[in-house]
Amino acid sequence: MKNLRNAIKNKGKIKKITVLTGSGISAESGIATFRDHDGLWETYKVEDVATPEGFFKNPELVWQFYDRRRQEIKKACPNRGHYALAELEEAADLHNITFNLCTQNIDGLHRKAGSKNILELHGSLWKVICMDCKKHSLSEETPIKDIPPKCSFCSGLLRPDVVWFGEALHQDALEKAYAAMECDILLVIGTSLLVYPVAYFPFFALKNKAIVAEINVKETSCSDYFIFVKGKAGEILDNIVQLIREFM
Ligand code: BJW
Ligand code: ZN
Repeated sequence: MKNLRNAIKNKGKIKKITVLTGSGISAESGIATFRDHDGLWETYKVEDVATPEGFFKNPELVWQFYDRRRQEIKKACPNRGHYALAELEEAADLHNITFNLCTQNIDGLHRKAGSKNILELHGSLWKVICMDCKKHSLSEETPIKDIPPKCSFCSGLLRPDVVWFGEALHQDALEKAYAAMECDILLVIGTSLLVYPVAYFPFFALKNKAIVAEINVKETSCSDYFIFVKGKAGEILDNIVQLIREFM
């Protein structure tokens, strides 16, 4: 934390803050991460439930996976970490500081906590796309009665509006995310940084001379490049937000 304070102090006036989150920020809301012990990839095979090929082969299985997650997440509440980031955005707005929250999470908990300027890089658990007519729509039915669900316009098969392995992130989101990495300070919270292209983002920010602070319960393979702050997001983000606010 001392390193972070010194880095911010040396930076001078902060004009642009960006946050990048992963599943670790929702862990304290009781939502499983992917690659930790007891993570989702211990129970499910990635290729079965998080690839277009898996969905093509067995849409029922994929929908059961997402329906189960929707049921858990519907019951979940944002934790102190989510709220601290919403407070940071509010403070940034008051000081005319640009604030962007880029998340890999599809759970919607940042919005529930009050964050506004959110880029959902891997899509949303609460949106679907029709495989036939390609219409995008919101979907809140939980649990889903008929699996796999069908399109109310054309009866085509619906898929979750999320980004699976082998699929491109939405161009618009990608461009906005790269632009957001041109910032004064980037907080990278609760992500293993093992999934691309998101794993490149903090390095892009470093190249742009941003202070990159990584907040995680354990070091990642990238930690040596950043200012590493060890701890649970829900326990330490309040202090980090407080620290940044001192320099607004
Ligand atoms: C805490 C905590 C607490 C716990 N507090 N911390 C370049 C190199 C190599 C490979 C590739 C490459 N470019 C592309 C690839 C292939 C592939 C990829 O990255 N593979 C790697 C696995 C090697 N990438 C893709 O396929 C991507 N698409 C793409 O690049 O397209 C190119 C293309 C262009 C044109 C045409 C076609 C294609 C897409 C990736 C999509 C990932 N999708 C998923 C599923 C989304 C929907 C869903 O949620 O179901 O996204 S996979 C999964 O991983 C999910 C997550 O968002 C993502 C990241 O996981 P995350 O959040 O980091 O979770 P964990 O579990 O890994 O980490 C949790 C962390 O929290 C840990 O560090 C803990 O310590 C920490 N933690 N508790 C703080 N309380
Ligand atoms: Zn349709």
